Amino acid sequence: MKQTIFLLTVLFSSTLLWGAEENNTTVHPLIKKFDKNKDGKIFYTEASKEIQEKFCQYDVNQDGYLDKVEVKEVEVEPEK
Ligand SMILES: [Ca+2]
Ligand SMILES: [Ca+2]
Repeated sequence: MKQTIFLLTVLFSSTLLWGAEENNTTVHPLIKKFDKNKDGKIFYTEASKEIQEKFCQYDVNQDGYLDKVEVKEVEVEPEK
């Protein structure tokens, strides 16, 4: 019986954690500003001149997009 309760607790808390992860949809202000096709990433042509100048530096995995992780390194004010 105790084991059942333990398993249920584990299942329940992991569901809660997963749910929290799912709800974490905070969009980076720069993505909000530049992501014109709403794919959640900034393509080279979507970026401002200022970002394009250092695009290679920001695009760590060199896939041509700045994703939500890479965009954190961009040192450009969203409002300009
Ligand atoms: Ca985009
Ligand atoms: Ca990238």
